[in-house]
Amino acid sequence: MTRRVSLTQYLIEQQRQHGHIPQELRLLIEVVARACKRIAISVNKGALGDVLGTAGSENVQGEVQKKLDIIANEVLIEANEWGGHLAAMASEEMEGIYLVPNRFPQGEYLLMFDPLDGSSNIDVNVSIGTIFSVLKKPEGAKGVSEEDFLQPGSQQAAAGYCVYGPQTTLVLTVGDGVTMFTLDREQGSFVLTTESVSIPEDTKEFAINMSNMRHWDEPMKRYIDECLAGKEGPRGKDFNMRWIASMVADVHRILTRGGVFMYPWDKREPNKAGKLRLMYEANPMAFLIEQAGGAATNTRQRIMDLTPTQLHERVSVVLGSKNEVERITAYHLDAKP
Ligand code: P6P
Repeated sequence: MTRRVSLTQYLIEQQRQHGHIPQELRLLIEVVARACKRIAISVNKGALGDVLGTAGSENVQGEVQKKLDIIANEVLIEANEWGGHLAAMASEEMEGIYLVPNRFPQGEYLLMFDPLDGSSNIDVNVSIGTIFSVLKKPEGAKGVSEEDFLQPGSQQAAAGYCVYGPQTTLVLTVGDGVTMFTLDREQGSFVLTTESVSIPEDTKEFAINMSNMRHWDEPMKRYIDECLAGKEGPRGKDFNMRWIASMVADVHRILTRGGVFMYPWDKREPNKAGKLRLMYEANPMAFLIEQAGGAATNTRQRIMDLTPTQLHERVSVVLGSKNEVERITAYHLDAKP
């Protein structure tokens, strides 16, 4: 029988052999993984656990909160606040940052998360997930403020997600490639199942919400029209389309078999750069995608080069197979400003 390597063993070996993961960061990742296991238990209960439906409140984004959004947020806060590895946290579900209470030791890391992304899929039993991003507190900063979080994605120390689907899978990068761990429910721990994840540079599969097509700007319409034209069109090949409406699930498919994911700006809300959030959705996913050999832009610039101006800032997202992302970005840069 193949002896599986646990997440703990993998992280300790990475720390010991490659020096890639300082002790505090290893502890942080293990605590986040434990919190994801707790969230998976609640998600998997569904109707049996009185966790479905809305919580009767709205989050800072003005979106209706699902019960599981709040449960997942609380699990992540409670799991991470006492360990001494964090200075503060930020979440899609909280307006401001969450300072580690004074009764606990303060650490050097900042943790951001979307506790349960894709929550519109919860009640219909479609895969959802937790997305997290880790930054270091700026050197010499006295205390912690929201400004300390406003660092470009290129400064991330780690990023990952846990997808709650047919399998519960933790996908992680600390800047040395992408690794996948599947939850072994019998032993109650994540075990290593895929190392050195690599995205094909080309693809025939795109992910976008086609119902918004009439609202996109011209370069995005051009790209999708060319995909739809198939073999007879300028691309000379047929394309397939997927849209799960759960970024974690769509990104997991792309990390597993390639593809390109797009959530572009559209004219329904012209003052919004896009729907997805930079700090705890686009940046962590961009880190993973680039570490797996893909690319991630906001249709004009590398996502991880963007300097955030606010915690819940939104951004257009194009990510996945490198050559498709480069083509889409080129169409936008070539178009009239
Ligand atoms: P739409 C989920 O609400 C989310 O933030 C992402 O996970 C997903 O990719 C997107 O929104 C889906 O948006 O407009 O297709 O429902």
